[in-house]
Amino acid sequence: MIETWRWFGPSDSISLEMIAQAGASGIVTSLHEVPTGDVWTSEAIIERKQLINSNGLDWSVIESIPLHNDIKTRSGNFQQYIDNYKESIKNAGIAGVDTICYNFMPVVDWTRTNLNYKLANNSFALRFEMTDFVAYDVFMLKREGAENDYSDALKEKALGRLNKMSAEEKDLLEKNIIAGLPGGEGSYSRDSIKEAIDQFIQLGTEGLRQNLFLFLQDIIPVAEAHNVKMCIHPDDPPFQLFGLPRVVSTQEDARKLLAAVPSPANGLTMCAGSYGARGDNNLVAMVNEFSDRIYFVHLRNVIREDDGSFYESDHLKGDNDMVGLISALLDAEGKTGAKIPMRPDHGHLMADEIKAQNVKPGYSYMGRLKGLAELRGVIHAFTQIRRGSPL
Ligand code: DNO
Repeated sequence: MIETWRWFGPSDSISLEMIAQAGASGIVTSLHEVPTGDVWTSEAIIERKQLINSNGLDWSVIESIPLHNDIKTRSGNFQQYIDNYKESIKNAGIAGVDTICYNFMPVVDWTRTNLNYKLANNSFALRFEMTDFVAYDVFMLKREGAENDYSDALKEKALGRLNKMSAEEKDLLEKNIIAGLPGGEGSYSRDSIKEAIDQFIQLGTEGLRQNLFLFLQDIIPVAEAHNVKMCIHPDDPPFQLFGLPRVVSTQEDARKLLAAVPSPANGLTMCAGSYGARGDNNLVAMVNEFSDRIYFVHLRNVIREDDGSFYESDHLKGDNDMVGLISALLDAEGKTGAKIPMRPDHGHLMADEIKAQNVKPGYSYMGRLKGLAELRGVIHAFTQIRRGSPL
């Protein structure tokens, strides 16, 4: 596997040098400064690539070229945005950056309710707590029809929870849920999110899926022509939020998507933490089934609770069988002969960084450094065993 690291561009407080020191050889980044929907020029991509190369690193994966909501709803200027997207894919291919991650999550990108969930060892993790989410959806946002989406017991718990929150805690909960997380798309106010939700709810699951497939039919031939591999990131979390449709949450969703446009340019991002937030997604079975279409991997673990809540645990200690997953990924590499870029996805906030003000939630240096080192150990051990060399 290729060890990569997500870098948020020249303004990231974690420098390319620090990333090289962490032992990664690949960079995962985006032109975050380009507004969603605009064309990425080949000049801009090449310039960023040269910056990365001059630090001895490669630009392994673009994460992400975000999709304008008009593409997802197939309304407004969607055709223009699709044309722009094709141009960006072509330009990435010309610049020699050949793997593009994207997602088709409606309205909100990845979502958590608590960005400072204290663990027993006094480090901090990201958490999605269903009760808090319901409290926000039903009682703060007051989304129309939200009360029909949850059980009475859950709503009662949520109300109890809300009544104990201070005004600051409520503000923070709202900010965590709708203001957008690092690398995510879309930042909303209470009014604007309601409007966006309405637009998507009318589409329904099959409507949204259809829009995704139509988008893929349009762009995949361009990717194929320019030797670019597209890899869709799953929904995070992989279940309905705000009553919105979800189309990349399960093994069956992934199967349908690959079958809809059967081209090697149409692939997947195996985000272990996202797919793995559902107990019914068997990650090893998914890797075995989609072995030749997984072009990018996020290695992250979670501890799940019965009501859908989860928190991000240590990379090797959680409900996902990380060692089994890595073994399956190495098998996939053995079959295809291609190395898969992986990144330690998120890490805990720990040690000196707890005091720092500028650490992006989930994207601490030390937490990811620890995660990467642990994962590297597993990969190294398997690789040695498979070669038949002593450990
Ligand atoms: C969270 C990430 C997301 C993801 C994008 C993919 O940490 O996994 O930001 O990169 O949604 O398009």
